[in-house]
Amino acid sequence: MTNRHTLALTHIGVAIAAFAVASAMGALQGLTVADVNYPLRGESLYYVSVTAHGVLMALVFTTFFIMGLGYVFAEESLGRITGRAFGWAGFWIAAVGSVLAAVTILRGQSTVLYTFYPPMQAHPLFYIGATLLVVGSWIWGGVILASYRSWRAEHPTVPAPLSIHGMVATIVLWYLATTGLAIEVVGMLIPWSLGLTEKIDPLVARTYFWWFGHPLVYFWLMPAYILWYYVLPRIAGGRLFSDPLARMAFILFLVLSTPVGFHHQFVDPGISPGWKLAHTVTTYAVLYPSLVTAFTVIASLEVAGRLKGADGLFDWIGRLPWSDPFFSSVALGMIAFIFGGLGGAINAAYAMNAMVHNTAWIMGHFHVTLGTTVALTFMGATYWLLPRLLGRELRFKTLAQVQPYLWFAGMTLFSASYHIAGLRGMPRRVYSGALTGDLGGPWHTLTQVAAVGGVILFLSALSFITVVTATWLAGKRIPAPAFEFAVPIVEPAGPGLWDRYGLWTAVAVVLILLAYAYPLIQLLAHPRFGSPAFKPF
Ligand code: HAS
Ligand code: CU1
Repeated sequence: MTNRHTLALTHIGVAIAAFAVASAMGALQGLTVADVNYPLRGESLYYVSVTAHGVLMALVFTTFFIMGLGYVFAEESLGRITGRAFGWAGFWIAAVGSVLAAVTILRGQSTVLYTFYPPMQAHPLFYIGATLLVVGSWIWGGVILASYRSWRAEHPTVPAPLSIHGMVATIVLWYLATTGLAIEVVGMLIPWSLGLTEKIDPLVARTYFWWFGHPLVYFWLMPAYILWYYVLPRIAGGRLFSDPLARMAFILFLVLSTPVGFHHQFVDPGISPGWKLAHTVTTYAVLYPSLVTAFTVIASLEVAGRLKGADGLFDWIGRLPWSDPFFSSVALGMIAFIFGGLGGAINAAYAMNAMVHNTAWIMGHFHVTLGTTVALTFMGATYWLLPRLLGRELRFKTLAQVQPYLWFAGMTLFSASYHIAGLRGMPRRVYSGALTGDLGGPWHTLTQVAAVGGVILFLSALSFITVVTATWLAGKRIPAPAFEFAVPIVEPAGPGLWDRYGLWTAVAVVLILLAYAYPLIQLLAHPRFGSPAFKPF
């Protein structure tokens, strides 16, 4: 059966399939790191599973889900998808690319982790597949922007719906970020993996990678924020506290997310300390839109609680719909983000970074941010979306209600342990389960606690997949519930400063040039010897 949401549903289906495979890979690693013995365990399985987990979760699950969400909003907020055929072409390009990359990983030919740092080398089809995934997402971005422009021509005097405002900012950010990635992959990695060039400069490649890699995290986060601002207050029974603050936050992400990449390269040689410090300062600036979001979303929830009769200082919290799986997913994701934000500020502090860089702390950090705040929001959103997109009732509702709490509990064990283990010196990206005695002692108990967390996370993932599959295939048919979005307390009068996308794109480009032009020229001017390729297996 096809309906007008088939395009969105197909993307979301692929996202969840990638999530399912990636979850199994995650469970394997948790056990490996904790030194639990199981059949087939060993270095090669560890590196295959860590790469597959990272690529499928961080790149495939997120990108497909975000594309699907974009189509839902185009359809529901703008009443159109302009260029649906292009949307399908983009889908197939991205899907074929993802399968190519995944196959080379699972065959053990591309165990380079999701950051694919050279001089570790993957199979050419890994890089080509990743490129196709990005090309598919570019087409998606073009379709959403075309839908927006067509709507804008008919509605010249009103600001874009907040969902579309957030999506437009996300897409422009994505184009600017993936420019760095394209230079790295097309200009360096693909020719090198095909044997057309013999050597590669890892430092230059890493610099292009992190031009992309930090805004990537906001490419994940901004769609989650759209759901927090535009859907959550409605589900909670309240109003959006402030429309202009929400619009400002998305624009600040667009301009501030990219000129910060050196905070991933504090220990890299060849980049001068002054530039690293400059990127520390811009990183602190990009904390601000998240702090604004914390304020606005919590204020919106307080409004919800008060509309339901709360009158004390904190009793509004108890009036929120904690048994609604969408609400609890987002709320738990927000609570996790308190720790994600604190950890991010520590990572970004130029000096303190030396303590945590390349340790398990970073795994702790991105499992609270990406693995909880974003992933839980997307899972919760799936429970909200499926009945509306499929016209089917959620199956196993109780399982859906429990699942977010299970995830939060599992991730708390997992992530807290990894944060502490990192402070005790546990390295990341290393087959560390094999380190025993004096080498592994300081963190062995912690990795076991984390493995228990990993098993709980796996059970939670299974619950999610069970609910989704059962709903999709056998949910009771119902008239699809309407999409209803949060209404701000004060409606915006007309498009304002934050709605000037051309202006803000120009500002973002200038900031990227300021942050990267000079350091890149310096790097390219160094005598460069390059490195031959290394294949872990
Ligand atoms: Fe990060 C490394 C800095 C946010 C993901 N980060 C990573 C890596 C990943 C990642 C994947 O500066 C590893 C990369 C690799 O493989 O090497 N990160 C930050 C900073 C922020 C930040 C400053 N990160 C994220 C987000 C991610 C993510 C979001 C994914 C989605 N990160 C770093 C740095 C490194 C790094 C360094 C490199 C480290 C190294 O050495 O390798 C900020 O954006 C954080 C802002 C967040 C806040 C919190 C706001 C709080 C909110 C919730 C409030 C809720 C309340 C309770 C109060 C300011 C919005 C609600 C109550 C209810 C009742 C509901
Ligand atoms: Cu970053």
